[in-house]
Amino acid sequence: MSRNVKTRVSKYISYLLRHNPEDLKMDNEGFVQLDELLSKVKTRYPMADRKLLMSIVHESDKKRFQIVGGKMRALYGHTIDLNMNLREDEQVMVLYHGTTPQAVRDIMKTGLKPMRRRWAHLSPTKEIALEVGKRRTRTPTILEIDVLKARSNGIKFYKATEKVYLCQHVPAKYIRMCARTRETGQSLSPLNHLNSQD
Ligand code: HQG
Repeated sequence: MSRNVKTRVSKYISYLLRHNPEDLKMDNEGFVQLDELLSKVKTRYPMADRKLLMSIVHESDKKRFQIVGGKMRALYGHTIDLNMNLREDEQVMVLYHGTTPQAVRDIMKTGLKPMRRRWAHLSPTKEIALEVGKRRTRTPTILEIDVLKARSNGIKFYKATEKVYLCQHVPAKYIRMCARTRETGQSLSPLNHLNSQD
């Protein structure tokens, strides 16, 4: 199967599991029956089979999906309101968010918000944040979140995957912006080189 078809099937599954399950029965943790999902996918992509679904789940770099006992769900990215039973993360001390320079102006005023999704999405490294930001602009701005301080003031963070953390709202006082460089539009400098916006 071509990479292109695999990507299109993956995007369709993301659409169903994150935004609109249509006639699929979804439980309140976001799971649907794998067999029902496969039948649904086959109506649009008749060549899809269980092996393809498995490779989308297990071989994709981002680990967007999870399979548990014959059921499958998206691990992040939802717009539909679910109770995912996420366990609060108590380990991580710093997280990052890559976005456009335009969005940064608002984020530094009103904080990081979920916007159209259920959660705001954060990255464990600056490199991952850069990749996330590059979906929207060639010159992303990387924001650094002081999770330790935010958590000590009652803000909860959740680990969805090795590459994605979630939060309901990060107030601007916990967010710092990295200085720009001419080459990338953004340096990957450590915390003590950042411009505090607090
Ligand atoms: C911005 C992809 C104005 C925020 C990625 C972002 C990620 C604000 C956009 C995952 C704001 C929302 C999620 C505020 C946040 N004012 N703009 N107060 N607060 N924003 O797509 O983090 O490939 O919902 O900066 O890799 O870009 O689909 O979030 O630019 O992991 O698996 O509002 O989606 O994963 O955009 O991306 P998104 P995101 P997949």
